Amino acid sequence: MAIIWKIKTVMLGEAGSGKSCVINRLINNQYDEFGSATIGAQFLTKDIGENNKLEIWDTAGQERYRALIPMYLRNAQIICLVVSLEKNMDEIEYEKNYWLNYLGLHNSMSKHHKKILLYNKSDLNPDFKFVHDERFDNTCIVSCKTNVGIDLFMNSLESTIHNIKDSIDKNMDMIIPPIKVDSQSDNNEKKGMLQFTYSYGQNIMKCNIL
Ligand SMILES: Nc1nc2c(ncn2[C@@H]2O[C@H](COP(=O)(O)OP(=O)(O)OP(=O)(O)O)[C@@H](O)[C@H]2O)c(=O)[nH]1
Ligand SMILES: [Mg+2]
Repeated sequence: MAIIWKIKTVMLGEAGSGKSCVINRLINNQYDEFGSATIGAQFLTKDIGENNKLEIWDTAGQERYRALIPMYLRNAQIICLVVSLEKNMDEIEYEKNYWLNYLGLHNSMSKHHKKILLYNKSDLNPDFKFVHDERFDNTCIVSCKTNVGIDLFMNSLESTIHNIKDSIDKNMDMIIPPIKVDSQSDNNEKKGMLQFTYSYGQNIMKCNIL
């Protein structure tokens, strides 16, 4: 019996910072210089290892969609904040503070959520070096254009998933009981797959048993 962990992941950041490009690199290893702005949000998945599936919400950075974001943040386990290195350091600090404050105001993430900071567009600022910001669990410098750093981002996701599972284990005195069995959709029945939602404190993880 194989267990598939579903990890809810949310891409956050200003319009044009490169959230959709990062996801396009991660999933398809493609780069679209003329891609259009995200409307509302898009949903994608990425398998990591044999039994982890990232369920990714790529949110829209445009102000007019901001009211929707708390909905996507609900029970999120990984939050990736994307900032663009075409901005100057003051602007970047402002954005980081803005989004961290935003997350504080809409504090509906999982208890064990992790935050990854992505400095994107490193091709426009090749000498950039970061000082670790302890408000984030991990930091990566990437360029979707040149593909630099995307492999490190992938490694960072893997270790983040590991840490999330670890922190859940340490807080458990016994195996988390399934509190709710999602109705098995037609699709799942065809694959002989059961889906459970496990809950522990504020933490909710979905899990498929094949
Ligand atoms: N030079 C450079 N340009 C990039 C890079 N990544 C993205 N871009 C450019 O930035 C544009 C915006 O990227 P998107 O991924 O659409 O930005 P977004 O954050 O998803 O924007 P919204 O959907 O509006 O929130 C792209 O169309 C590219 O032209 C990069 O690594 N280097
Ligand atoms: Mg987008």
